This record gives sequence, C-alpha cells and structure tokens, in this order.
Amino acid sequence: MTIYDWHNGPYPARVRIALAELGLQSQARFVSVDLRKGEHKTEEFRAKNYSGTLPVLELGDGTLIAECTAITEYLDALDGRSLLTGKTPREKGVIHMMSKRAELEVLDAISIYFHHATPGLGPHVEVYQNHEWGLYQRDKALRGMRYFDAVLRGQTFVAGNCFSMADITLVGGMIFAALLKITLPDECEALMAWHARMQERPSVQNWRTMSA
Ligand code: GTS
Repeated sequence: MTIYDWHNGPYPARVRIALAELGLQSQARFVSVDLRKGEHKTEEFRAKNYSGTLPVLELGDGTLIAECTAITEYLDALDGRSLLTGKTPREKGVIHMMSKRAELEVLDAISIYFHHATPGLGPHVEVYQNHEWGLYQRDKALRGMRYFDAVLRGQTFVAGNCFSMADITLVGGMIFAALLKITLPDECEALMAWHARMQERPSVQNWRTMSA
C-alpha cells in the first residue's frame, strides 16, 4: 500500500493512527506531498484525488481511495476484525455518525478556519478566502467541542464504550486545534480527560514521534 500524505497533517494523522491501531504500519509506504508548495493541487495529484487533498491510499492494483473515513473503513475490513468501524450494523451506524459529526462540527470547521481566516498554506494555494466564514467556523468548532464534552460526560469514547474511528476523527480535530492554538473551553473537563486518555494510546504516541 502506498499512502500519499504529509507527515504532521491532522487528516493524515487519522490514517496513520488507524494503521497503528490495526498493526498495519509495516505494510504501508509513505510518499510525502508538500502542501505548502501546493503539490496537492497539481493536475498530476488531482488525477489521484479529484478533491486535491491528503491522504490518499493507493493499492497494488492501482485502486485509489481518498477520504480518511473511506481509507479507515478499507483498512479495518482487511482482516475481518472490524476493530475501528464497528462489528454490528448498530455499531457501524453509530460510529459512522459520530465520526462524521466530529468532522462536521470540529475537524472540518477548524480546517475551514485555517484556510479562510489565517494565511493557511500561503497565497499561491489559498486562492479564495472568506475571513468572516473562517471565523464563523472557528466558533462552530468551539461549539462542537462543547457538544463532545457533553457526550463524553456520559460515555468513555466518542461513539460509546469502545475506542473507534470516531475517536480518531476527534483526535484529528484536537491536533488541528493545537496547531492553530485554539484552546479547549475551560469547562470541557470530560473532553480534556478523554484527550489525555487518547494521548496515552501507543498509536497516538507513535504518531507524535513520526510527526516530529
Ligand atoms: N475530507 C477529506 C478527508 O477526510 O480525507 C479532507 C482531507 C483534508 O482536508 N486534508 C488536508 C489537505 O489536504 C491535509 S492536512 O491539512 O490535514 O495536512 N489540506 C489541503 C487543502 O488545500 O485543503
């Protein structure tokens, strides 16, 4: 498997953490795509992923899978154990929903803030910016953090009582927040406790080492 990514990017982190959770790291070869140089927006790269984003997984037969959720679902199905995406229809539905919610309400919102209300990846990459929209999304992310804090007051993990892809997605959001110095609201004690627990996982520690 070849994974096109950027070593310390928050979205690529999701796939790197999933690989480590599944014990698949040794099967992946990483190809670095330089976001700041805009390599992900070239015609050549867009032939791999129309959206021009990282990460992208390329299989030996040439199949290309973009989108962290899709890549994680693929990896998780490889040996039939379904450790990250749920075993039963109910688990699968809840995990997918909570992962999507972590994207919509936190990770993607912070990403939009980054691309619209900060210099982002630089003027040659950020060809359209809407500062107000970016600031709105930062506030949305803070609201999202409060929502997940409320969720985590009642359960250990984002999608229930087992670690899952939904936790990895929210970890991605926390990584992006830290990069942009967006601090968690003080009252989000359950979210902070969950975050501290996530930092203890070998997969997350491993990502920190790789990204450094
Ligand atoms: N929905 C996509 C997914 O889940 O894979 C979003 C991927 C995404 O936005 N990736 C970032 C990217 O390519 C990578 S990183 O910022 O986390 O390193 N951003 C560049 C851009 O121009 O949007």
